[in-house]
Amino acid sequence: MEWLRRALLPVDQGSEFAKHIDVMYMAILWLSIVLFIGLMVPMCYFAWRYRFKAGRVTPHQTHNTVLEITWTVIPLLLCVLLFFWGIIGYMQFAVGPGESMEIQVTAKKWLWQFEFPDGTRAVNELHIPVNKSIHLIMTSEDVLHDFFIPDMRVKRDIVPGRYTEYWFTPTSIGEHVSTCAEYCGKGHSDMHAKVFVDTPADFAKWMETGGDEWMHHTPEEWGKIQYEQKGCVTCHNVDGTRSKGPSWKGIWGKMEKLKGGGTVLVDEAYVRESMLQPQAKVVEGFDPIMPTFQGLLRENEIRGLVAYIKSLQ
Ligand code: HEC
Ligand SMILES: [Cu+2]
Repeated sequence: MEWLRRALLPVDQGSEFAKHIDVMYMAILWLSIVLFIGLMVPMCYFAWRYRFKAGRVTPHQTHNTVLEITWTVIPLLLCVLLFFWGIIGYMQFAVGPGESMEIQVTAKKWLWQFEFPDGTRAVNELHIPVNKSIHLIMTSEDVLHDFFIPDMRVKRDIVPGRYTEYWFTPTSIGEHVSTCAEYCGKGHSDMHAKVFVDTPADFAKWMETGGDEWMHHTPEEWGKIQYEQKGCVTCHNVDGTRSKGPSWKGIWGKMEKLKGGGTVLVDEAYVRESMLQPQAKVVEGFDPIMPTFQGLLRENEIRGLVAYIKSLQ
């Protein structure tokens, strides 16, 4: 019977809301399947049963009031039912519950930035406490994006110059993924974030310290993790090939040519400035498209990235 349950209702449900969406989605799907078969099978049968045959006499009945009212009223009632079912659910999540944790989400090519009420920020990494109502307030700095956590059935467009909102309650502790569901340019497929649903204690600890994972890595390893997690990987290669930004291989200690003339030594101060104020010195031959990471990288992460770039000789 397990296979039947799986077929009728998908299993990975990471939020309170997911159940309601799945029940309705599967109800519509199965209703469509049943109606489709219910129409197509008799249609094929009648087409065959009453096919042309020389000499066959067909009775002259063109009208059946009872039958016609039945096949008009039943589908009408089904449509009305689906409409109210849908709109009640829509209203439930469009107007959030009283008490929820507010998180500002900013999308930009090509990363996610999360900000908590106390000012704590993170990039491409969202920590949320389990069984607590979360209120996302989302906007974009450039083009249309769409915040999507598949297993929580969280999905909402993010529009530049406008705020969109979403409420959900995560119910399953552990790591989940989120991704961008609106094609937003070259780096679209790299635009994902990890969503960690924590116990209240783990969440409080993360808010306080940003986690202590960095202590268990060497600075270079930690930098490599940041390189992937913070989205540097979407624009920077480390093998000497050019991407949207310059490769990091062998840049340490080199004199970098700048746009508009002049050179600069690639050292600790320059690398740091490149992350926090990328427009201050733009590398020759590249566009100033790098977003600033001011306030988005913790000290240990900056140190890690510097060490990682240094190690790429
Ligand atoms: C959207 C693409 C993009 C992302 C994401 C990005 N960068 Fe950049 N980065 C660039 C471009 C383009 C340049 C060259 C132009 C300039 O200097 O602003 C650059 C330049 C740099 C430089 C100077 C390189 C040199 O050769 O002198 C450093 C260091 C750097 N980025 C670090 C980072 C780090 C660290 C991250 C992640 C935390 C990151 N970048 C994320 C696009 C990006
Ligand atoms: Cu996007």
